[in-house]
Amino acid sequence: MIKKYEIFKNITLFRFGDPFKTGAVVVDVDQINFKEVKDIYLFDKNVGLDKVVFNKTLSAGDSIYGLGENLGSLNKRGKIYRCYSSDDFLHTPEKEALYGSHPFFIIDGDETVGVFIDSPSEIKIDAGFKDTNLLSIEVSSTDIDLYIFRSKNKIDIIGSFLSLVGTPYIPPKWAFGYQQCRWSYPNRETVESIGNQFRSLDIPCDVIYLDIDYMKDYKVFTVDENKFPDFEDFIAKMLEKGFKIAPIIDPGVKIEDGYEVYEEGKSKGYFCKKENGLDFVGTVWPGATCYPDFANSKVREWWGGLYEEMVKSGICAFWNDMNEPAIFFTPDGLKNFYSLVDKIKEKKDPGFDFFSIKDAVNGLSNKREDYQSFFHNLDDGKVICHDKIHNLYGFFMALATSDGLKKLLGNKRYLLLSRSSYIGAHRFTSIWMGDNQSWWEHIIVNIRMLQSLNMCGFFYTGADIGGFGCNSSAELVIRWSQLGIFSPLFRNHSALGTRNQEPWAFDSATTDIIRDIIKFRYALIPYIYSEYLKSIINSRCLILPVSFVFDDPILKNIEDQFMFGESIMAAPIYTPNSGGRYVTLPDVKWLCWKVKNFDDRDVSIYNPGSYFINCELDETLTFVKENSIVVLTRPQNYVGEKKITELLAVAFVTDRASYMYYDDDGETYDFQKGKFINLNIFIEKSDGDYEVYFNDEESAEYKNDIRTIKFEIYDENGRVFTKIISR
Ligand code: MIG
Repeated sequence: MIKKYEIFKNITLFRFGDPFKTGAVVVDVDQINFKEVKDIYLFDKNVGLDKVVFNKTLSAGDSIYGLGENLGSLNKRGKIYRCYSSDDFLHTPEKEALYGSHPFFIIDGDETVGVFIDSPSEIKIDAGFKDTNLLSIEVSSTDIDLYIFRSKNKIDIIGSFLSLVGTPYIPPKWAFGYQQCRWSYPNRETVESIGNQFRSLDIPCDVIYLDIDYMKDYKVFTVDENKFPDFEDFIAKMLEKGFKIAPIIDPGVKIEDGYEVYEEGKSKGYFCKKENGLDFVGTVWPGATCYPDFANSKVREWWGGLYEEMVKSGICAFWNDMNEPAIFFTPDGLKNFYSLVDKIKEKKDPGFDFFSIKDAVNGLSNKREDYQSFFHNLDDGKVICHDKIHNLYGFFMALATSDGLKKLLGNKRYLLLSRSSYIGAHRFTSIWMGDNQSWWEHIIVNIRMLQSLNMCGFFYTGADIGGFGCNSSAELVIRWSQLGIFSPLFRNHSALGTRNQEPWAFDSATTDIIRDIIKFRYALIPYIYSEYLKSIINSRCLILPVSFVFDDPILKNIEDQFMFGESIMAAPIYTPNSGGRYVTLPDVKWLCWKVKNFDDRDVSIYNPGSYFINCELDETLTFVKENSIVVLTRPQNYVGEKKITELLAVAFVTDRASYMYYDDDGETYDFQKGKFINLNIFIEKSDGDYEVYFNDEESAEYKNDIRTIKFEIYDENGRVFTKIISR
């Protein structure tokens, strides 16, 4: 029998068996009355011994959207996807699973319906690959919560989904600044000189990351004093210059006598165990390591507390890597591999064995059998095999981190990136998209994922700008950075051994272009922050496919343009040597602003339609919707460097427009106590001129510094009208 719960008006839960409580959902479902039913209507189901298969026939016109961090086109139809969090460092198109598992999607066609399968083990989703007209979902468990969302409107479906799983977490405002990372900044001196270069080259930057190189022998929660002497002083000096330092934290704890984290974890039984009760061992960066049992709340509390020393030294930004969890190999895996090699060694003339060795090497890492060989001790005393809740390991690690940081930082907000995640993790962490490559093909992957991840609640996210693996070219980094302007997380990151890709790593012309790109991003922060906060308040994604916003069949398959907040449409360039691109402008007139830099105004007006729009390498295509407003400010070296007393409202108005500008202190949770401002800006056309006015909803305890608003209003002929008002 299936239990049917009517959760809210548009949400129905079908419960099979006794599902594991993942923590994805914030509604207490058990308080709601249920009915027993035989059927779930939407799908045909096939219940096996240890799995359930859900099938649905698709019509030719049905599209499928969502699935968060995954490959494939924006419309997921025609490919197989797998939710089984995997450390896969080569995101080639045929891959089925990446680091995060996000089993929420929308089927859009004759009827429109959202589906969330809350189940933490493997889920295979064949979206019309084996059989073009069949959506087939295989859940490797018989204990499942299946949620169905109904609404004609895709944006409303996402809104209902968010009412179930909670709203996205709110990073500090400086998290919307530019961020620099590279795997292999070897020491304090290097990081300091990176910081100095940003300042001396007049390129804004807020965060610099530390990769695994800062640790002593890759031992988590240690610092190599030889490479990073006087760590506290280092952090303090960087903070003085306006840089937050974000260290990496990996889950694997090195097995080493005398190493405190290991000793404590071991003596308290905090590591995952094998069936025989011994600690499970896998090899990652530090060598042989144990894996904290994050599914247990005591372990999470312990882990969260380990951040104390770093937080005390002034750190409030971290990234949690390798938490799928990644396993290079296990002792058993290696033994089997050696015996294969030994067997081959004995052969007189090994030939195709070459391939079995190659496969065996590749097969050592992140093996399902390894994930099936260790166990978690749950809070209620039950023991559960890791494989059954595999997709939650990163979720629980990030939860441990965020709970720890909340305790340690009190009212101060934190920035946290996690590599692995599950639905619901968006409430307390952001994610980055893992190890992409410096390929043009990965810019469009980035564009699609921004949209799909937003649908799953991860509004604040981004890929490694410039690409992680391989060498990047100047042109690639420029074009990718232009996308970075519209990526909530704007972080340039590259791998050990690849060509450097900091803004100055190429020639001076490139540096100049990237400086202007980053400055434009900073100019946009008032808009971005305002839009981000409003997107959370309204449960409406910051980034949306154009086809979700405008109702025009011609838009259906457009995936390379997206709405960024209410006023802007981004149309990034993602192919090399292109002097422009095709853009489809839906529904209304658009102001096309080719941004060379913040002060340039190369604007033109377009009617709805499809156009090839020229765009030089140093130009970013930014479209402002008819009758809407974008608020900007003068860029700074870092967020909060100076008080912002003046806003610039760039607007395209053929009739009237309004904008609600939200702002708060950007650092604390005081906005929850009403300490924020809603500044409503209005523009109205009258007698060949414009009238501008505003009204404030400023709480008594919060004083915003904005004193003047300058207006630059474009009419349908591209004529500009300037105005100033003071508060
Ligand atoms: O196995 O810490 O995705 O961002 O630079 C590689 C080194 C481990 C993977 C992360 C990447 C990071 C790298 N890590």
